[in-house]
Amino acid sequence: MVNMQKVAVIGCGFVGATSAFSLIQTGLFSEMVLIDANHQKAEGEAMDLSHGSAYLTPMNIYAGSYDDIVDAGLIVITAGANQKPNETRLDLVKKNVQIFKSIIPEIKERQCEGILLIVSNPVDILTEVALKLSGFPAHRVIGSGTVLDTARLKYVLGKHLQVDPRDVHAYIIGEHGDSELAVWSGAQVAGIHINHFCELRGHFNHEEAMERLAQEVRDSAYEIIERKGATYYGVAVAVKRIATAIVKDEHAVLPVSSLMQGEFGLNDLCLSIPTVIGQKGVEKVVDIYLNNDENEKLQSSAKALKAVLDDLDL
Ligand code: 6V0
Repeated sequence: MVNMQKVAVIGCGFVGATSAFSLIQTGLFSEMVLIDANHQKAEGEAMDLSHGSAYLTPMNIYAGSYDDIVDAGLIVITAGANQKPNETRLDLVKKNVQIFKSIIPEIKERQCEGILLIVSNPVDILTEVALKLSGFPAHRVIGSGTVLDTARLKYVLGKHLQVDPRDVHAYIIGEHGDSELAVWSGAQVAGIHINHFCELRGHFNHEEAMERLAQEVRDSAYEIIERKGATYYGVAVAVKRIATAIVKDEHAVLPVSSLMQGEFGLNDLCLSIPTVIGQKGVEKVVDIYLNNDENEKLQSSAKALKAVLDDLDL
């Protein structure tokens, strides 16, 4: 039996600890297990978070072992090396696949029935690795994908157009990384196509703005890492958003990474497309409209991921 009020966070570094912090603020969980290769770090984080929870929802937060996560409804994996300045997400692949080879079998062995939410990078590759090594059905293995990049796009567009980012409907899809793309053809505010809305706000140079804003989103992680060494608040909020959609069975549409099974002609790889998610995990990858240019970019993004996957020894 899975307990949807129980969440496990594996990896308690910057991303794991901030994700745990954002998750305790949802009020959705009564139990949180923290696991890290450095058990003392997990213990310290559990103590610190527990003290905060006294002013939130009472929760049992503790540093545990894999035996403690068997009934967790949601297992968030943030373990692994992060990008250093000038490293791409794909550069992390060898180190983090090795780490996943030590984590995922522990989960498989215990026949956990919860949903795996992969956050470690390169997230699309590691979602596929987790899927293969766990033997879980595809709907139960989700990567945070471009949920963060989409938040960044909504934010920069909101600023550009001087509207609430929540009212901007636009997606980044494909790889969570350098080959990602913005779906401008479907981007809109209040049902008005983005180019038209730009004009209402006095912006007419669409090509230049689209290029510049997409690049700002793509380069965000590099810019942050150059300044503070790691990124974690944005992704922690993305984790909270995905976790809420799952636990509350929201049927929310979020661009998570999941296994492609014929969508856009793609198979046997994970990448992000707007997807309906709820308590069973992935419900439906949405067959969104893409123009020719966007479709070509999506195919190249998939190709870049496939090249990395083909090189892995799983
Ligand atoms: P960090 O602060 O170095 O933390 C990593 C943690 O993982 C450390 O506490 C390690 O002890 C722990 N760890 C390592 N091996 C294991 C293991 N076998 N079992 C359990 N724990 C282990 O890194 P940070 O937290 O900054 O980043 C973690 C991962 O998240 C990296 O791969 C980042 O690239 C990735 N990010 C993903 C984002 C996304 O949008 N998906 C965004 C930002 C970072």
